[in-house]
Amino acid sequence: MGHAWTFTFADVYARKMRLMGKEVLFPMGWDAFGLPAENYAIKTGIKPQIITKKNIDTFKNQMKNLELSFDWDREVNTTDPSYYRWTQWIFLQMFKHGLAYKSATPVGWCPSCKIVLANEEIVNDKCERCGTPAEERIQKQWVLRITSYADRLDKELDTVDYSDHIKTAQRNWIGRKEGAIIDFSGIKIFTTRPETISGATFVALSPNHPLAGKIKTVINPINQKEIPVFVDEYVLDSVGTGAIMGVPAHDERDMAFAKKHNLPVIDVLNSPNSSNLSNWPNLIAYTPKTIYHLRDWIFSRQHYWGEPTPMIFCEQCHSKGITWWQTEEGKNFKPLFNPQEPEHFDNKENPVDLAGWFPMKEEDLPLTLPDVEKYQPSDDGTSPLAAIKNWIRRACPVCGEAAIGETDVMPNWAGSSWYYIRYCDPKNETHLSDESHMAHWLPVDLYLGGAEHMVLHLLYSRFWHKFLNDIKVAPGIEPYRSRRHHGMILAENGSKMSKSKGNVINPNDIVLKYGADVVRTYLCFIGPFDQTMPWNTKGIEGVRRFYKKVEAIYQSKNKIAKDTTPHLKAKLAQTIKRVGESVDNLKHNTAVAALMEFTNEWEKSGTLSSDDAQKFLTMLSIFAPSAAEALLKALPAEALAKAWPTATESDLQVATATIVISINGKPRSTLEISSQKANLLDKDEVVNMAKKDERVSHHLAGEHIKNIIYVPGKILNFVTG
Ligand code: ANZ
Ligand code: ZN
Repeated sequence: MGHAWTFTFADVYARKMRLMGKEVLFPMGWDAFGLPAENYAIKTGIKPQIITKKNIDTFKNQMKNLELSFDWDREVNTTDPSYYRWTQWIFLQMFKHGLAYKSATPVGWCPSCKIVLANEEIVNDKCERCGTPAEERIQKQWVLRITSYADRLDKELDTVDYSDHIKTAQRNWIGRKEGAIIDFSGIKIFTTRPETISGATFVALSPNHPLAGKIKTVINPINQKEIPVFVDEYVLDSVGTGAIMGVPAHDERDMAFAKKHNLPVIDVLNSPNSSNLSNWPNLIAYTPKTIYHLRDWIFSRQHYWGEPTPMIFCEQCHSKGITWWQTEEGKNFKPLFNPQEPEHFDNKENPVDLAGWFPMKEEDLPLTLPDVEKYQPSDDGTSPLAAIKNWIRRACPVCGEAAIGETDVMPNWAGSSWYYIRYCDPKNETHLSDESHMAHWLPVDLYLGGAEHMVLHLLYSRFWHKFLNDIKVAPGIEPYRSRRHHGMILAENGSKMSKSKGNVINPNDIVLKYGADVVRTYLCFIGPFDQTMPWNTKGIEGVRRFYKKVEAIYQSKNKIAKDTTPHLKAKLAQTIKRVGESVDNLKHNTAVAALMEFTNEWEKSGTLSSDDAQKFLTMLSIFAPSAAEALLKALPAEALAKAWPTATESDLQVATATIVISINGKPRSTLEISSQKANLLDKDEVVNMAKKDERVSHHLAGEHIKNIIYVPGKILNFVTG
């Protein structure tokens, strides 16, 4: 139901854009590699290829039932070799440009299942499958140097229109901190607050710091005071230099530590000497330094159901120390980054060694997954592919000797990092996408995604895009011009819908019961796109009644006439404005409310011309395509113009005249009438309209009307007594 909701929201938006005459690319695809399919294959013995196909058919069927107007000609599937051929191609470019390196990194390990655990398989520090506490292991893996783009990934957020919390989530994950490195008697500390240095009363090192336990005191360079050195776990290994200056007066963690160890607290910000705080750069030596929370991206998975990594390892070339950049082909290649020295690489014990690792020839892609019988990763921590001997056996592209293919596959983030590029030109067989198509469509104008896409998926695809732009493959520095993220639909009692709770609502069942129009409209009406709201059966019944009412109006003989009554003319103009603005701002719920209000007015009194009745249906059609089309038949054929209606300024202006209705001089209500019409209306007509007003009729009930004064178009006053 969550997917039904968000896709319906997007569909309504896309339909409106089409009616406005825009060229719309509204695609759908399947990002289908990953663990769920693989785990299911292990459990049932059914090939992931078959499971995936079956699931796609089911989803597609649900989407068609909901009348989602995707451009099915552009459908992509990340598990299709014609697609992952280009995912592999991008990986090769990254390798050649020095952005992919192989490095020993810690991975999760389940000692009971004897398999490497991806981060997403470790839940509360335990193996997701069997619950055994996960251990750590060092394993050589492919790593992508996303840190080389950290600065741009942060700064260039200024160029896009994302909701604030998406930008904040990106910035927090990147974790850019500007500061300084300052030397305390040979210990280099990192601080973001160098101006507080005269308040530094101690230094602390992380337990893994090479000088931990070796130095007891150091000199504070700003005042030459001797201060103690501690080793404590609150200083993290992987942040800055793994050493800090402790300023208890201005840092909570330092304060807690100082209290425990009885260390002096010197307030430097509020003391009489604080005026020379800004002078610190002239008094000590320091190195400006920017650090990031972002780490390089571990890109290997010891699994089956992923893109095979198109790399070959040759033992002979490795022992001779030959890297690809020393080969004939590699010598002529100008990498953007130095392959041997990743910029923010901090794994000193395991330097990068790419000797013997060679990219497959691009013309040999795709490197397809072999058919296997067993999907279980092997108990030595290698991927199931390692057991397929004739698949891993390759010839070294450099020396021709026997070599082996990489058996780790890519993470499921790989294919989803660039699908928006493929949507521009999904069937291209010679390029990932043709330049002219990309220039035409990119960047993506609007991306609607869930909170789960807000951090990693977004960051990864922005990284890939920037790289593809750097190597002149894709246009622009950012893939998405604007992004909004959606909330969630809960079960009727406010709990999360989940299979185990048995409270899942299947869109197909609901569509069968109510029809796609009612379900779509209800999904839009349930609330704003970015909120989390419970499903409400009463609400959907209300929408059903609304359509009954609309149907009755169109079928009655007296609601569509030659002319539109002026108050409806004005109301329609307002409705057009409100529906348009609401949908543009993804406030579909207020758009539906406006259509309902209009329907109520129309039902109460007045007629619409068939042209105006058609305009109303056009607005309705983005929510309820079938109903709108069926009701069009009630109109004469010439009323078939299919374009999004516009409210003319004069129609809207007409709407603004207000007649104040008073009783004995006390304003009780107002009548909104077209100003032109207000001048034409005679007193009796205005009195009749006023008497229909609930508040007015309430105050007049049982009263004797002595006199009625009317100032045309302005005031109507009842005098009683
Ligand atoms: C002195 C200081 C004074 C700091 C002050 C903060 C406030 P934030 O604050 O989140 O931007 N730091 C540096 N390296 C660290 C490590 N390896 N482990 C734990 N903490 C570390 O983070 C920057 C601050 O975190 C740095 O600035 C440092 O403490 C601490 F009034 O230095 B500060
Ligand atoms: Zn070789």
